[in-house]
Amino acid sequence: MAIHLPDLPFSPADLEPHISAETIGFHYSKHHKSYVDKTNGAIEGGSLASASLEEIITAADARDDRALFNAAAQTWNHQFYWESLAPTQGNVPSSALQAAIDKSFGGLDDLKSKLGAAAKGHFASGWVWLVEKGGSLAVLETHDAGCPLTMDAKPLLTIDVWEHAYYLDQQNERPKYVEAVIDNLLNWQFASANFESDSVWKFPQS
Ligand code: MN3
Repeated sequence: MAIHLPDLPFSPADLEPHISAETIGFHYSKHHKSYVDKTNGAIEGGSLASASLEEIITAADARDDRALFNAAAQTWNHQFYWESLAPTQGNVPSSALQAAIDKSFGGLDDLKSKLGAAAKGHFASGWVWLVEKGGSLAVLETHDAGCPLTMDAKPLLTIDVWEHAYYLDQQNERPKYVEAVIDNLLNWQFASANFESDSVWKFPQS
């Protein structure tokens, strides 16, 4: 059972004008697909050939197989990112998530400014996450393929801050991309479902 590339949860043009269909097209069908292909190439015929993607990520991390970890974690991180983006305007955190945001950050605007500062300021490639850890919410940065699954944290939302996420649209101006995502595209319904679930979101298996 190989890992498969799931469908996008939206059409490539649905996030315009904030992220172009061209950016989504390359990001999904070139970058994301290549991580899936590299993961399958690395597990073929081995002990992880029929493992879930989550099992592959934790096993690769435990055996310090960085090539496999990078491919598998990037496969997982990207699907989580697609789910973190929504073209629907006006979606808001559930009352339970809103209460946790108020407790941990002071309010939704305070959380958004903290996420924005982390995403704009993150050095080089990586990811910025809203996570639940130890009973409270936090903004977490991971470098390269870093994934909260190996950090004892439950991810609620993520923003990809690798250059390929915005370079076609904004060139070097990452802040424009970060603001467009935070102000218009974050999927608070997805974050709320993750917050209210007893388990961590699972990558869809074929
Ligand atoms: Mn990416």
